[in-house]
Amino acid sequence: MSVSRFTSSPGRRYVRFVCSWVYCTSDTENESASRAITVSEGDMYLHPSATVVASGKVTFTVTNGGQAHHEFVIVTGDPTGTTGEPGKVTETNHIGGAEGPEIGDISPGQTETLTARLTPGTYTAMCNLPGHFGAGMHFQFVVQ
Ligand SMILES: [Cu+2]
Repeated sequence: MSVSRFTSSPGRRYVRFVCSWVYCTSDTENESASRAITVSEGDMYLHPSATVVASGKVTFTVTNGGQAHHEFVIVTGDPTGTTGEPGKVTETNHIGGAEGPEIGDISPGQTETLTARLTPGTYTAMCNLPGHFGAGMHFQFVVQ
């Protein structure tokens, strides 16, 4: 079956290949590109695959390799030294406001994703469960 489908329109397949990989690539990047960062988190760390991304729709794929539950929250700027709820830094600058996107809980061994449309600036990704930011569960990244 696959042989007959392939041989019925070899020309069209070739044109589609050229378009998607040569002529249309720049449009895709400018308007609907999804920037991806893979994050390993655990007890008590947060390690990103990249710390500079292009603005637009950025997808974070977060795997909890630790023994404890963790979360994944993004704020603008650097909340280091601020005070939020007991044991936490403030989430005043949470992306998208207080109800903006985040991953509220990642069980040990699980992978969750978060997609957010980000404008240029400096951001901090963190686990803000009590004591976890202070223990080292955060990193900064720049959106260009
Ligand atoms: Cu944590």
